[in-house]
Parts: sequence; structure tokens; C-alpha cells
Amino acid sequence: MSQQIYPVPAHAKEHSHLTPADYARMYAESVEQPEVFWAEQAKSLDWIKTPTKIKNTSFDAHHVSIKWFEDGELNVAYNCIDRHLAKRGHVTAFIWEGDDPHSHDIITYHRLYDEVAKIANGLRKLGVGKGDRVAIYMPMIPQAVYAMLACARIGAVHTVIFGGFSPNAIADRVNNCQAKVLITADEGLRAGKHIPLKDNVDTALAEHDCPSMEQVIVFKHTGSHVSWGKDDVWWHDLTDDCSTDCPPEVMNAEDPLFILYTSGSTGQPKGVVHTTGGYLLWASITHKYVFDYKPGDIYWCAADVGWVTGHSYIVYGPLANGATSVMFEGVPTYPDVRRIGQIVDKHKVNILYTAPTAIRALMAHGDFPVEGISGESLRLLGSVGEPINPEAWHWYYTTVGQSRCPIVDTWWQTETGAAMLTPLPSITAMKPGAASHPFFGVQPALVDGQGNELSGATEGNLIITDSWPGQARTVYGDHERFVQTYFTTYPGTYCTGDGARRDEDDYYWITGRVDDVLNVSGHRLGTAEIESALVSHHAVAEAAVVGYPHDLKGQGIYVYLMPNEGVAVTDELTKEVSNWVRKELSPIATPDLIQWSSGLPKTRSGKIMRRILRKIAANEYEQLGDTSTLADPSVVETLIEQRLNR
Ligand code: 6R9
Repeated sequence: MSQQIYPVPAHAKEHSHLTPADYARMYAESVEQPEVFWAEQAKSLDWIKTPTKIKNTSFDAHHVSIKWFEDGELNVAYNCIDRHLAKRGHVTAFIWEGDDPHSHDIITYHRLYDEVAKIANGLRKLGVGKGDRVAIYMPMIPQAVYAMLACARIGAVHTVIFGGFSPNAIADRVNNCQAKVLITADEGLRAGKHIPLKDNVDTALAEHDCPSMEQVIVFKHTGSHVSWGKDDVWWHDLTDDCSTDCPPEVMNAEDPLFILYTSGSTGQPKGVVHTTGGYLLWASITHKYVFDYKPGDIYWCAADVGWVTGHSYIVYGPLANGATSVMFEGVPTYPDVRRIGQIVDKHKVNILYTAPTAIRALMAHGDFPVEGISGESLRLLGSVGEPINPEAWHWYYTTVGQSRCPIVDTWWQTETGAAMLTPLPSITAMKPGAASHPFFGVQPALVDGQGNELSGATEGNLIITDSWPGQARTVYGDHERFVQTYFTTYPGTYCTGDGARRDEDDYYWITGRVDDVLNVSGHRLGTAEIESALVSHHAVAEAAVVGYPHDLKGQGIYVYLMPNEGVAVTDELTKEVSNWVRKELSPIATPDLIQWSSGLPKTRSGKIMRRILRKIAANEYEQLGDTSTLADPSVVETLIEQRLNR
């Protein structure tokens, strides 16, 4: 791991909400007197009834119960829209940038109010009310946000299904939460390709029994022909005569706001439930401090609203803070790899938040992604979703951020609601690849396999010892699974499933999922560490490392590599890469087997599915399990054909 330290840039201090002394004082209060601290922070929201009961939480496996602000009442859509209107209604909420570089749109808070009210009234007309579930399967267009906020306005619970998911996944989610309405579009657009969203919904509903589903609302986006059934209604027909007046529903702080399905290590995806008060506060306070957001800043989170990052950092956090965001329909590589830079220049983006997988995809093209790009509007960069290897960090820092912008490497999970461990731009000297320090109220700890807490500079399983407002409250319809998954491994604490290292300066470094830790000849190695070394070799674009059963070592190191464009794969190169890891990391980390491949099995959100790679490496390729969530399932067949240790 890189030990280089990058001091806080002077401009970050000038722009900031916080000084180091503020952070120290506020963090101490947040963990020593959470009731006082969070009662104060909660004032940043507009409450219909101000909460008096602040924290009522138990991580005891026999009685896991998490309640924040439980006697408070508020409405999320009111907080995200209405309260900004008087002074800032003319301010842009979203700059929408289409897949086609020539299309964009501006949505002010006034317009957002009208659009959300109309579709909210449309939903009410269909009989949707408080507590009903609504599925949203949309492209990255403003109507996705209108739909989410419309649900929040009338107290319905949304579940956004990522637009890249297949019909099976749609049906599973609809059935699991018994959604009665689904909102979709005729088609999506990505890199010029038409994505048949309505067709997928039709297939889901035709091939699966979805008894709860009553009505499908379809937004006309591309205008292509779609087939039509008796339960389908066009968005424009439904909302045509709807008023722009839609009184917000009074919600209890603990009423559910949304369900979001996420994969675990076992079984079907879990419907993680987030609530109205605690989640909104968590999303907005982290957005404010992690990005040092100030009115006037142009902020761009390049995630998809189908993932938690989109929920918290495109929709709820920024809107609660009255922010101006870019929302991007397309992909970073279309029409070519300069697109991100072009959007930054076009809309004068100040804050850019993206994922290491995107950074590495661009980095493989050297300086081309910034050719002809000024990039001078940028002042802050963010990273999320996986450990960022120092190589990618440096490329991001120097090539995109021009060695001027701090990088906030935010560690969090669908279950945590929003950022948990993160540098703060005006406070934390950066160590490339370190998620650094806890946000207010977050109490991380490291434990060994038996749950004994480890002190000082060490490595272990990352747990969180007490509740924070944005924490998921349950798994929809299966509280027992919630308890089993998160609270029984190390009783009395929240088990993150991630491993982490804490260094001598108390910085946390996420080493990857705990089930990805290898034990090679009795030495513990993080797969992320090895991957980081591998991708720092000039020939390597992406790397995935898994363990496989090895007679002598216990576990051997199986390496899957994707070469950079134009690289010729030879035996010499393979040897060179192997020696590289030996040299960069340790002889213990020397790969046993290296398989080159033109693709890796990734989920549609860009995460490598190690489960599959582990099976292939272990020669258990007949028991691969569910591969339906892969972006390109054919990659798996190629990998099996060419696997090494037959
Ligand atoms: C927000 C999000 C959660 C898992 C998490 C961890 C990995 C996320 C990270 C990171 C290292 C970071 N992860 N951010 N690892 N550094 N900055 O991605 O949620 O999709 O639920 O994934 O992603 O392994 O446990 P989710």
C-alpha cells in the first residue's frame, strides 16, 4: 500500500463548513452524547412535529430494534422541494445530460415541484396511498426522480429496480414487496443503444405470476413502438389533467421511505428498508460535509438511481440541501472516453463523484480521456463502491483533478444508507486508497474471527458498534434474516462483511469483503491488495484475485487479468506480471496461476462477481449458481474454456 500522504489543499480549507477543531468536537459529541448531537443536527430538516425521542436502538441479537426520532413527523418530498421554493425556486435542481451529447435539460426547483405533484396526483388517482409499494424501472431521466419523490410525497414506498436488470429480477422484486404499480419508460438509451424497458416489464409480468401488480405507468422517452396491454397507462395521459397541487402526506420518522434490493453472500437479494427521518438526515448531512457542498456548487454523482449511491447522492442528499446536480443518462465511454471531461466542462462541474471501475476504464486510455478538456471548474473528487487502488487514485488525482482537488474515498453500503468512513476534504490529509476516518456518529472497530476487539494498528473484520440514523431498519418481510445477516456474527454489533486495516495514524483501509481474504501458507492477504499491485502494472487494465484450494499452501492465488488495449499477451509478460506482484507486494503474494481474459464477470453495477471466479478457479464450474445478474453472462463460458488448473 502506498504510504504517500497528500496534505489538505489550501482552497479546500477556505471553502469548508468545518475546521479540524469543529470535526473533533462534533465527532466527540456525536458518540458521547448522541441524543444531544442528533437532536441538534435534526434541526436541518423541516419537521411537521419536532422529535423529542431521539435514539432508541438495540443491536442485541435477541431484540434488534432501531428507531431514530420516533415521535417526529415530516415529509421527505417537502424537505427536498417545497422548503426551497420561497427563496430558491428558480435555482436549478438538475442539469440533465442526455446520452446524446447534444441533448440536455434544466429542471429548477419550481419545475421539480410541479412535475412531482402531477405524477403524485396521478398515483393517488390510481389508488396508491401511504404504505403501498411502487416499483420504478426507469432510465436515467428526470422522470425517475419525479417518480421517487412522488412516492415520498404520498407516503408510498418505492423500490427502484436498476434499468439493466432482466425480467426475472423485476418479477422477483415486484413479488417480494408486493408492488401494486410499476413505473417505467418505453425505452432507455445507453451509448446510442435502445434498452427495451417496457418489453422487459411485459416479459416479467407475462412469464411470472405477479398477482399484486395492478397498473403499469409508461413514460414516453424514445417514442419507439411498444406493445400495449389493458393495465398500461401512458404517463402523459395519467398526469394530463392532474393538478400541480398535491398536499404532502404526514409521515412518521420511522415510516419506510424505500426498499432497495441488494445481493448478499447467500440466497436471493434482500430488500433493505430505509426510513423517512433518519435516512434523510443521514443522506443530507453526509452530502453537506463530505462534499463540502455550498449553494452555487455544481455537483455530479455519476451513479445510477437504481443503486443506493443514486438514491442518497443524486436524489435525497443533494435535494434536501437544495443542491444543483448533473444527472447523466449515458455512459463514460460514449461517444468516446472524453465524455466525462466534456460534461465537466460543459456544465462547469465543481464536484465529481464516481467509482473506481469507471476510473480504471478511463485510465486504460492514458491521457486521452482529458484531451481537449479544461477541467478547471473541478475542486473536489469522490470515489465509492470498491477499494480504489493507489494507481487509479493517482491517475484520478493528477489527470482528472490536476493535482488540485482532494479525493474523498467514501466507504459505505446499501445497508448503511450513506457514507460512513471517509476523508473530509478540509480536514483529512489523504492517503491514496484509505477510506480514512469515521463520519459523525459512526463507531467502527476491528475484531478477530472470534469477535475479540483488536486495538492499535492492526487488521480485522470491520464492525460498527452502535447505531447511526441512516442505518437500514430491517429486510423487507424478513426481520429474522436482517438479524441473522448483520447482528449474529459478532453479537451486539453490526457486521459489515468487510475487512479493514487500521494504520498507526488511525486511518481505516478497506481490504475487501471478508470472504475474499486469502490465507496463503498461513499468511493473510487481501485480494484487493494483490489486485492493486497487479493493476499498477502497465499491461493490466483490470485484475481479480481469488483463492483456490492448494495442496501445500492451503490456498493458492488465482489471478484473472484483463490486458490494456493493444497489449500482446505472451508467456514473458505473464512472468513479468508475476514478478511485479512479488516485487510490489511480497513474495507471499506471488500468483500461482494467471489467466488472461478479454472480460471479467461483472454485475451491471460494475462489481466483479468473485463467487463465480472462485468456483472456476476451484474447478467447480458446474455449480456456478445464479449468473443472471451478470452484465455479460457469456464471459463465464470463455473463462471456463480457458481456465488453467484442470
Ligand atoms: C455504496 C455501495 C457495499 C460494498 C462494501 C464494500 C464496497 C463501497 C467502498 C468499498 C472500499 C470504498 N465498498 N465503497 N470498498 N472502499 N470506498 O457501494 O454500496 O453496493 O451496497 O456495496 O462495496 O465492500 O461492503 P453497495
